[in-house]
Amino acid sequence: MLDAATIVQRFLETKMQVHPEVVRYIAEKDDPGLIDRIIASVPGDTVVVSVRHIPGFHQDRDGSRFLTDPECEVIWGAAGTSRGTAGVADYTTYFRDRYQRLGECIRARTALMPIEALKKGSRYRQETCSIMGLVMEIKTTANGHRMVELEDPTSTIPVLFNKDRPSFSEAETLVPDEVIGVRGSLSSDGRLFFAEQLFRPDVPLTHAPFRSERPGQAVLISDVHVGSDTFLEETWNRFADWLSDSDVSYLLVAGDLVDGIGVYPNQDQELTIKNIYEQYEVFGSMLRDLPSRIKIVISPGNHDVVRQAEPQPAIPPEFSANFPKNCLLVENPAMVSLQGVRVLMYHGRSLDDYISLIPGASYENSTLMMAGMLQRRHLAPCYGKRTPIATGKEDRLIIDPIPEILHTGHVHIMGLSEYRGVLCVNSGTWQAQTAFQKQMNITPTPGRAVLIDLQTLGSRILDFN
Ligand code: D5M
Ligand code: FE
Ligand code: ZN
Repeated sequence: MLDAATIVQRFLETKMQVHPEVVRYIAEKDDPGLIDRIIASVPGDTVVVSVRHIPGFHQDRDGSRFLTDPECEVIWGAAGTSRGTAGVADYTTYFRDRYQRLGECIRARTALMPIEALKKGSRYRQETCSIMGLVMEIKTTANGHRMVELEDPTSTIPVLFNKDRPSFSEAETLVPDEVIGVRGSLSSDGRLFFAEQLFRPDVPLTHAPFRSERPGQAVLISDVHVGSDTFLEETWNRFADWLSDSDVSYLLVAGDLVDGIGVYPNQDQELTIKNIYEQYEVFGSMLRDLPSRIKIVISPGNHDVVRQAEPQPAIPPEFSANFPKNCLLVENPAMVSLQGVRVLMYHGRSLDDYISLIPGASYENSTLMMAGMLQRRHLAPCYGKRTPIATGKEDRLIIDPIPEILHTGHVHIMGLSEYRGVLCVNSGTWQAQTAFQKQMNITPTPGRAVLIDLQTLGSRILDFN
């Protein structure tokens, strides 16, 4: 039995106070791992841990409390937590939030100067120092150097990455609106900053992924595209049969559940189900055919019925009424914990942006772009490109905390690799090549799922073709 003093002490070690009700709850549960799970899920600036920080802890309207499935918790991105698209004022607060939060990761590694103070104080000229800001504009100079306009809350300054310096290769992968730190020196006229070193928020080299203490298996899929004439029903049925005989406890679906209506011109000619309600009904019946012991976590994608701006809300009850009870509907993106193993689910629309911005990127190699997301600690940094972003008070596309697994889809091509201890999974599709993809030269890899062992974080690709 855990006593109150031990519990309080554990929280104090992390510099947080804890509400007596939380102490009582943990003592009652007598689950030593619960403290770590709570600590892992509270936001970094928390002073007092209250009952609302207990994962899966809900308060009913009548005040009685219940715990949902304690092994599958939504860390953020629960249904109903995204806000509407905001006005101009929120656009400023949105980017301020991004600068502040991603800045913390960079600040930890180097002492920073505000850009305005640097420009005004002549004593800093030609001395090495560091600045940090949002990348506003990226240009290549006549001599092939890279010139970047960097903005912090005080001012902006052009930063030059010399093509003959070591930091140049990193500068080639800069994308608009990402937050970076730069070490270098100011020109003698004070108008230009010469870059020597580039810092990204990144995953710390010391990052040690969590592994579940008890056995557990999860399967990751995406892009089912129910209703499309290229949806592979027989392949899906083989997958469903395999799931029934398996020990799998969790199924994660990262968007494009159905093909939708009017997503692209003349789509109706490629639909077998032309009614959006019916598409979700069929998807729901496919989930009902799976074993009810499997917890199914579902987030939307760009073919789904919700708004396109990210974060996308969860599939509303109107369309999910017939989904089985073992379904958990979350937003896109969402961070879920499976027995303490954190999975960041993101459909992956921004891969369409990254592909044109990062040298060497391709749909066949989407995990390279996913590593790029982790380096920037951001799922979709570029504002105003193909990925529509809902600018709220907070930047909901920041990667925090660092997950054990980053799960995307959208490109319809299976990808699996690791970046600094984070497993990157692009889970492919259940749709054969469409006419559009043929035209775009995209060769999908349908009918595959990724199986994860939560104890070892080992992964395996299952092929149902
Ligand atoms: O995306 C299916 C595939 O098609 C994926 O590889 C991205 C690609 N795609 C989607 N939309 C576009 C546009 N507008 N241009 C180029 N490539 C695209 P899905 O979301 O399932 O339609
Ligand atoms: Fe898709
Ligand atoms: Zn998609």
